[in-house]
Amino acid sequence: MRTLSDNWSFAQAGTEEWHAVSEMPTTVHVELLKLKKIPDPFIGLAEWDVQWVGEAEWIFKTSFEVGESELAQPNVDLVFNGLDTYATVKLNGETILDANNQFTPYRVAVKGKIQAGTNELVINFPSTFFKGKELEQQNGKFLLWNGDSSRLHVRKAQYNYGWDWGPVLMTAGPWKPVYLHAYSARLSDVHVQAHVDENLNSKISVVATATPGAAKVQITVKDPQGDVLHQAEAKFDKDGKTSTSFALDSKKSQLWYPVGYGKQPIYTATAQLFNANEQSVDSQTEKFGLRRVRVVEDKLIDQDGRTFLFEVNNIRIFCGGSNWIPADSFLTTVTPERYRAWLELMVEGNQNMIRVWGGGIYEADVFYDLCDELGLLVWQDFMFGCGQARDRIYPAYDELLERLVPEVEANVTRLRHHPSIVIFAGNNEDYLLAEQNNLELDYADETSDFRKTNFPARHIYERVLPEIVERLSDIHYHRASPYSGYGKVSTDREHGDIHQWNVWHGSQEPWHNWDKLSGRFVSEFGMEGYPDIRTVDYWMGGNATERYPQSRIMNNHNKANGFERRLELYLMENFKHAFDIESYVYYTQIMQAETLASAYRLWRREWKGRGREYTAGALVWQVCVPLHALWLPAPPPPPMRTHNAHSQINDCWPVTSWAIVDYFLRPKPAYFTIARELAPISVGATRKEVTTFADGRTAAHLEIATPVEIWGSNFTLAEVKAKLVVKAFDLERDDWSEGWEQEIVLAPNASTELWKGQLPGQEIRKLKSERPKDIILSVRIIGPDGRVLARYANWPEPFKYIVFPPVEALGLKTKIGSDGESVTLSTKKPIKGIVLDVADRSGAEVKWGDQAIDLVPGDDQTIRAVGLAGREIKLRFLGDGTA
Ligand code: BMA
Repeated sequence: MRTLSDNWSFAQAGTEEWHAVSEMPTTVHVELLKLKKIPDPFIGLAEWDVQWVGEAEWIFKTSFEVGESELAQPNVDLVFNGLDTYATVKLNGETILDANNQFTPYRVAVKGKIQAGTNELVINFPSTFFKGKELEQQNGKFLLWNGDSSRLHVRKAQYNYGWDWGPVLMTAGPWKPVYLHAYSARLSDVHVQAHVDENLNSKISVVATATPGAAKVQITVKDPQGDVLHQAEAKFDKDGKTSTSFALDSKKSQLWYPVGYGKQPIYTATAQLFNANEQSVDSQTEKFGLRRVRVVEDKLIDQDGRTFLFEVNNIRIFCGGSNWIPADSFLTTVTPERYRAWLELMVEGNQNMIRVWGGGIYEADVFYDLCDELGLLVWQDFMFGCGQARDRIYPAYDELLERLVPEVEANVTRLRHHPSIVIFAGNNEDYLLAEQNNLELDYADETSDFRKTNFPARHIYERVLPEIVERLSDIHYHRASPYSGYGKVSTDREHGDIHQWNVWHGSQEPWHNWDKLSGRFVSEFGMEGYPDIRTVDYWMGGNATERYPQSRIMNNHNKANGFERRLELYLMENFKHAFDIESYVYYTQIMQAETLASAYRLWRREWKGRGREYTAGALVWQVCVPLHALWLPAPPPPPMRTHNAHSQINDCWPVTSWAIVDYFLRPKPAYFTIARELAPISVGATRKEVTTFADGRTAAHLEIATPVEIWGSNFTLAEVKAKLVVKAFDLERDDWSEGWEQEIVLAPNASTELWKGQLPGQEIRKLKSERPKDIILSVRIIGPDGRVLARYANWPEPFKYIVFPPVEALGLKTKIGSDGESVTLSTKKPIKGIVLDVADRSGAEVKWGDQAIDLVPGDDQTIRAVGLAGREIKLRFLGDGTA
């Protein structure tokens, strides 16, 4: 098999302007950008100046030589790993393929059509946007959220049509490699099944399938150290199949664990194919892991409903992680290094699960290889997203199913051996939308022909997908995200997973209500925050006149419905804030950081031990927006962008969105506050004001108490003996502080309630006019060696009521470490929400170890600052005198 990566050129159909292709695989915008034929759509309003690209027809062509020896083989195939999306492929003038699905690899037999010497391959990509419009005309208009409704008929990454965080960029081209494969016989499939039973003994079987012409196969399984564990030679049966299997007892099984719970050993299985002359003609190696995964939906103790939790090797895992969207609008620019940077960032942020969301792509192999290596659990959606209909949801007509089945079979086959993938989900939010639109959705009905209802896609999610998943893999299938099961609607908080969008979308609840909004597994929730000011400046492209919040350019880089109102709603309810762009970046970031950290803190508290896993996971929307790793060089200055330098965890372009890391891989402060909440040991506290009236009649005679609750959370599998150190400070009284220390025991893999009582220093109030004191409660868990294992400061809220002391009175000190690569912060009065930056942004960027820091007297904090090189720093915090 050889890659056809040379001699490619492309042109717009109808023109004779051929341009050499700069790299293969590729897509049109990437090439036009490099040729400076289009402006960078990530800057200013230029997105709209490139819309014509998606409505034009493009031709890619190449020529390649074929030798007599290749031609002499009984089989010669052309293999297209990915064509985006509608494409007609001609070989030497003859049509050999009409492709119609971006997600499906195609293999075409061309023996007899290919010739010795020079061959010409021409691929026409008509506008997929127009194709979709035609399909929509023939098959009906379906209403939806996000993008153009014609997308529901097209098997192309749905986010290309624009999303509430992404631009409209309809890519086209050969987005995955093209190969020529001349062979006598080949392996058409190598399926490794690794079954681990409840006693953690393993049984491994390898099924190899070959095309006619193969004589025998040798299968070799190696352990993670590379030593041969099992070897077998076998002939094929009449269907071209053969299999071998063997067992490993629990002592010999090197189990794969999610990060934080053990190692990630990877086994390999190699099938080597021989012809009748004992010549090796093909070989294929699959990597796999040994792990037992269960999605546990058991009855709970003391609460209604059932768990929805992941158990790996008999350990129940609280899944704290992120949702993943494609890392770029231009997928071919996402290098393995960029994937690694994103995924390592997640692990560094104490996350252990990533959900590949249904409006993007089945990710590149390297993505899953990295998840296997890093121990990140993967929740994999099938590629359907937000097909909302007033009268119908995602179509399911015959021609669409014909396009769909090969896509699903190919991707399940490609992904099934990754130990990291623990669940397949049918779609993103389609049941939710069916419920909201009162479609024909009777959960008790499991037998009708759903294609006759106005929710025809139930046929896909309940028949087509589960049949393929079961036939081809051992991975758990879940009908959708969210989906409850047990006849319950998908907003049910006691079954299955939920998307909790009543903060930000929906009823726009205060984030303080997260505890009332919990679910058994929250697979989406989020809050917007601006990206780093450098990212903002990137999309401003040097335009100074519009460098203010909510300018036309600024707003083109926020695609969310009602974002001006919603950002301001949450700011206004909570912060006394300024409105210049630098301040707006700061305040929206702090707001996001507070919102998301509270969710993780409060939901992790609901992980209370076996039988009491009331909440078993929280995945933030969203981890990525394309961004540069902080430790990579700063992005090149506008106007021309070179994509290769970019890496991203999850925005697909520079934008204000829910991402916790921006397009250029610059973490927002929320990334760090989430990391603290997902650390192996964490500590939390709540305060609530409780008003009690003297009797049933009076409104004048009352008492306002301020009870506090403190708990600790432990993800480790051992009991932790430590010390809880509580200290209360009053912003107005330097000479007062009150607190105590207590010995504590944190139960293994659970949260433990530690203390409750009245907020120290705050008397019971008798009048609402009596201003409560601005008491800050610092809670820390200290290990036996004196190390701070966890810290949290509980502040009075809303923050806007706090009367902050003058900056000079704070006693805030910053001391740069002797190597110039760390900063120690100390203070005489509590300070909330410190964000650090270099004073002069023109130099190299710093990789900070923490952000959004709450500081109290007597608890100095040292922050890593890789790349600071001793330079001067600048701090923002609440009450820094700017608002
Ligand atoms: C969720 C997702 C996305 C969307 C996000 C923010 O429901 O599934 O479709 O981008 O909300 O609105």
